Amino acid sequence: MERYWNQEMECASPEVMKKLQDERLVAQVKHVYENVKYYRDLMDEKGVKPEDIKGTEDLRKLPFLSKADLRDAYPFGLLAKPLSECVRIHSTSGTTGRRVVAFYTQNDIDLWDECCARAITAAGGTNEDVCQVAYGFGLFTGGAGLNGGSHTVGCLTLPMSSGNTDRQIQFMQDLGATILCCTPSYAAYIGETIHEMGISPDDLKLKAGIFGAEPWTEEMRRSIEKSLGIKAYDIYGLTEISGPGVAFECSEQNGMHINEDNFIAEIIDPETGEPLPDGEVGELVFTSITKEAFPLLRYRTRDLCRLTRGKCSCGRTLVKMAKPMGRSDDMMIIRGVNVFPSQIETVLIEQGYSPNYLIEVDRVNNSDTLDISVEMNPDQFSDKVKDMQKQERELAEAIKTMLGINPKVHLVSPKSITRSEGKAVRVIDRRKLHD
Ligand code: DLL
Repeated sequence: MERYWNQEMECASPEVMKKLQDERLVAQVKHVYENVKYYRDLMDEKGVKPEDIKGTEDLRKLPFLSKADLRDAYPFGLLAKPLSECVRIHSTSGTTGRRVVAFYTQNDIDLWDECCARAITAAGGTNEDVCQVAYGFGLFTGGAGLNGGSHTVGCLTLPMSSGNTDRQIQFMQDLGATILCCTPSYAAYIGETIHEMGISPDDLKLKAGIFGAEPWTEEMRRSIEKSLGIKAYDIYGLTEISGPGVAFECSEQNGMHINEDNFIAEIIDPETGEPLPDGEVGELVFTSITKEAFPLLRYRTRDLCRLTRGKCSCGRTLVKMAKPMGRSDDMMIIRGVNVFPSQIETVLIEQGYSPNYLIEVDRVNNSDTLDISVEMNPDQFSDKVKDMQKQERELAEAIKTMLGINPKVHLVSPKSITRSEGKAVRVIDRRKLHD
């Protein structure tokens, strides 16, 4: 049995990691300044020269980049290598405005594969595993990233892509998949389908899942672990910074280790841009210090979370990020109260409902409305209207206790909410559509 393990990087002392980050940052700033006019102009505007950056303590002197900059610079404006040295692009789904396109050299791909390989190892993967990659393949980074990581670990890789759930389950059984990689919402769907087909988790060889690309709660984790009979690990990343594997969970299942030898993480106050100390919740900002083709300095992710440092029980010293419970732009302000979809999900699963729900927000007569449709499990269904109304009232009450505002809850029949094979759409905010 072979285990892919970069102990030197993953378990480096804080001093060794800081020195490495300092060296890589200095070289990266120089590379970007010399090769990316867009960023050079931003630095000149701020009056910062590459010589001013001597180590990570100088990071705060650098200007931020945001999604708006990436759109402005589309498609080639942030490219730092000649196209002849680039071998691949990936792109975000881009529902609004221009897409973001990220470029990779072969070296960028190799480093990205390593990041994903670390995630698979941390979930217990070795060359003896069969890794089923059910993230989408194509422009989305999920499939390509985990596929590359799985090769690096030496797993037998099943490059399934997402969808075609019956075939997923067939291959899972026939080829004895031991690790499943997909979005948590798709994992929940696969779990549900397996039960409907009368297959028990004991009939499968699955032992671990590597789930990410969207926010998911601890309650959702427990529900998936139970339905698939596995341990479920979180994985985080974003196209702009490479893709999955920017951070990954280990056996402790309590926060994700950031691959700090490649990405420097900061937490800032989203309002003021001021860096915040470890432990405080704020916006996550990344500086990629090894990327060649598309190196972003101080990229504002809009994801809200906090960082914690210290040696983990798994032996890794890499800084940990807490589960991001949504992006700053996922937060809804309903009747003046800040609401994250994850808060609603927590209550639903705690109260024994399925993770299949849809949140609809609207504005009627100048007042915000919050409607939550929640699927019942077959055993929760009653043909007595009074019973159903009572259940709806109780659930609405539990949500009100969590949020402080009163929702309208609609219990809907099993299977009536569309299942997701990729990133789930859980919120429709009609107020935005009217604006
Ligand atoms: O979702 C990359 C990825 C693929 C990560 C597969 C993990 C697994 P994008 O499509 O560019 O890239 O979306 C990035 O998704 O800024 C977060 O808001 C969200 N996100 C990603 N992973 C997590 C996670 C991929 N584990 C955006 N928890 C990010 C919560 C996540 N949110």
